[in-house]
Amino acid sequence: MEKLLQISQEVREALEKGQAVVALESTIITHGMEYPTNVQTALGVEEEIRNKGAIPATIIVTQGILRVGLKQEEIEEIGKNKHHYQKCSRRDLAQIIAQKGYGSTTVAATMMIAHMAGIKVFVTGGIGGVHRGAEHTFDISADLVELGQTPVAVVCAGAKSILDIPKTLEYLETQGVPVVGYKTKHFPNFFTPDSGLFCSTSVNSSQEASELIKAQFDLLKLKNGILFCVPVPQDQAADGQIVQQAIDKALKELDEQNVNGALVTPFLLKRVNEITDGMSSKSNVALIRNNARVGAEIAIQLCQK
Ligand code: PSU
Ligand code: MN
Repeated sequence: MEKLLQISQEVREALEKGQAVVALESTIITHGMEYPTNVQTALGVEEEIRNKGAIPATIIVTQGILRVGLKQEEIEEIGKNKHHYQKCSRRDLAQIIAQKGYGSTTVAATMMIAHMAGIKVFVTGGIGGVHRGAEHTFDISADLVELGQTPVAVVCAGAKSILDIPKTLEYLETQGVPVVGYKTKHFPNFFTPDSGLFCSTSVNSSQEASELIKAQFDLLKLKNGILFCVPVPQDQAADGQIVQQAIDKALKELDEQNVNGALVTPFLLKRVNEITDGMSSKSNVALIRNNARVGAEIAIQLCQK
């Protein structure tokens, strides 16, 4: 069998030297945003991580090979040809490897591959969660199950309110996942800093975050991940009411058009962006860059002896 995992030289050297590395997902590039915003965002996030002194490692599957760490030209090429990539979560990885296919990785699949590569911190925008109406559809993202079984710290801005946030938090509690507010006690709902619900705990610095990671992974040797939730900075928050109206409209369309399975999340993300006339996407970009700065700081702290 050909090599399954291909780690870029830069990322491999950083890991060998014990330097800070931050994993990044690719479904957000292929299914979460339109071109060229997707490329600008992906490159902007990598830049933020480098500016802090850590090494970014964007993860994707090409020709059935799990790739960790991409060149700028590769990210541009992926963003431009995003339709060639299949959205891959945990259940899809074996298939894409066997077929030597091209797949972008969700939070779940990125966590798996980051862990295989020895990367402990992963930055994204929003995680998948329990969908509204899950009591009928059973639609619960594999991201939540992955958080319950893979020891990676995921830094995000909470979950979008396309999801059922109370049920998402209940599910994370069942899975034993600490939901940690970064300098906040409130669980953020992506576009706005407060969903009205609370995190299970909070930290006030990257140093405190790294202590919590060490307690979970090194001392307790737990296999579950950790979710760090960074609220969108106040000046970059979207108008909550406008976003909420757009989400309600998108959810109604989802219902009418009978969309289901892996298509649900991409459908909702696309429609919310279209309905808000790109406003949600603009807020999206600023917020992910902010997550990247926090994630890089945590990864750097974690490398301090
Ligand atoms: N939420 C966002 N942006 C995204 C996603 C979710 O705000 O890009 C993507 C992530 O890759 C996430 C995936 O892991 O959608 C979840 O898909 P599903 O709900 O089908 O598990
Ligand atoms: Mn789903």
